[in-house]
Formats: sequence, structure tokens, C-alpha cells
Amino acid sequence: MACKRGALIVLEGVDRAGKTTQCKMLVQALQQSGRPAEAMRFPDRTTTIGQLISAYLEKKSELEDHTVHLLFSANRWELVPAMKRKLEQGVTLVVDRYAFSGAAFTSAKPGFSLDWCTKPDVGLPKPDLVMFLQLSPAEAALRGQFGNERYETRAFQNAVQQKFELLMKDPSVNWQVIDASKSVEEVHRDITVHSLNAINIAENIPLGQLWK
Ligand code: Z5A
Repeated sequence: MACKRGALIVLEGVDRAGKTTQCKMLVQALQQSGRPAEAMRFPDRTTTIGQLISAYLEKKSELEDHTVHLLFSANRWELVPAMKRKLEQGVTLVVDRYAFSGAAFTSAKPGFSLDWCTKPDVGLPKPDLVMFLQLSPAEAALRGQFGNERYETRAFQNAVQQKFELLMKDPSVNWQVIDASKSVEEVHRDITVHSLNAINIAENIPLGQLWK
């Protein structure tokens, strides 16, 4: 009998919400409990496309806004064959940012509709669970200053948060809002409960297609 597929689990959220911290903890906890799991992050800065994006984020290069949006999407699509292979092998993928960040960040720029911004990612592997780590700007400020990369300003992050709120109204996606202001351990516990549930459900259903 073919093995049961892994789940595609995504963490989204505003700057300093704790996505990277929680992705690492979740992968470790799943592995320790005997469930195959691997971490991924977008942008994946290791590929040729990812290096173009990284230079843009670090403000070492300029790219036209539509162009960089399509590069972020291409960076996801280039990883799809590997993602599908892992999921089919029963590996759960825990992903730090995905197409939702793509849509939220570009549509927070002037002149971009959320509708246009989602289009290039239609048909990507659909996450079984998307957890949005909710953190107020005041709480984020307690975790240190913004970094020096592009987009790391309070005004832009507020606009991004509003776009995420619109995306979360979509009932075709399994969104769970996580209170990221709790301690690292408490957030981890909440995330683990939702993840185990999603892993159990994913075992018995085929992988979906995002926004289709
Ligand atoms: N972007 C885009 O435009 N289009 C796209 O398609 C995609 C992305 C995929 C990539 O940044 C940028 O690209 C991002 C979106 C855009 N721009 N912004 N902003 P990245 O992925 O390289 O980095 P990041 O996602 O911005 O990281 P982050 O948001 O700054 O951090 P985080 O991963 O959410 O948090 P963390 O690193 O785990 O924790 C931050 C700090 O808080 C750290 O000191 C922790 O120790 C602390 N922390 C974490 N949890 C807690 C709790 N619970 N209590 C107290 N302190 C905590």
C-alpha cells in the first residue's frame, strides 16, 4: 500500500511574529514524535531566482514591482516538484511564508489589487493548514526594531496586515489565527495541536490546488 501523504503546513504573519522560531520548533517536535517533517521557507534565497529576490530585499538592486511579484511566485513554482515528492513520501512540510505573503505584500503597494496578486499562485499545492501568527504593532515593537530590509517599516507592515485580514476571509483556505503574543512555549503548544489535527486529516485526502 502506498504511504500516507504528509501535510502542507504554512505559517504566516507580520514581521517579528515568531514564524521562523515556531517553524523550527514544530519540525523538531514532529520529528521527535516519529513523524517525518522538514522545514521550508519562502523566499528560498538559495536558488538563482531566490538570489535576485534576496538582492532586492536587501536593497542591493531595484526591480519593477510586477516583476518582483512574479519572481516571488516563480520561486514557489520552482520548488513545487520537490514539495510534491516529499509530501507523497509522507513528509510533512512546515513552510515559513507562502503565496499569502506574496499577495499581501504586493497588494499593499499602490496600484495593485489583491485579485491580480493572487493569480500567479493559482494552482500551487494547497496548504492543509495556514496559521496566521497574530501580533499587534505594539507587541512587535517589544521584540526589537525593524530590520533594514525592504518592507520593514511600520506603515507598510500595517497595510500588509490589512491585506492578510482580507485573505483570511477566504473560506476555501483552512486558516487558524494564533495569538502570537503568548510565550514561545504556549504558541508552540497551540501550533502543535492544530498541526497534528491537520496531519491526521491530510493522510486521508488528496493534496488540493490553491485558489482553484
Ligand atoms: N515577501 C514578499 O514580499 N512576497 C512573497 O511572496 C514572500 C515574502 C514569500 C522575507 O522576509 C520578506 O519577503 C518579508 C515578506 C516578503 N518581508 N518583510 N517584512 P524573511 O522571510 O526573510 O523574514 P521575515 O519573515 O520578515 O522574518 P520576521 O518576520 O522578521 O521574523 P519571524 O520569522 O516572524 O520571527 P522570528 O525570527 O521567529 O522572531 C523574531 C524575534 O522575536 C526573535 O528575536 C525571537 O526570539 C522573538 N520571538 C519569537 N517568538 C516570541 C514570543 N512568543 N515571545 C517573545 N519573543 C519572541
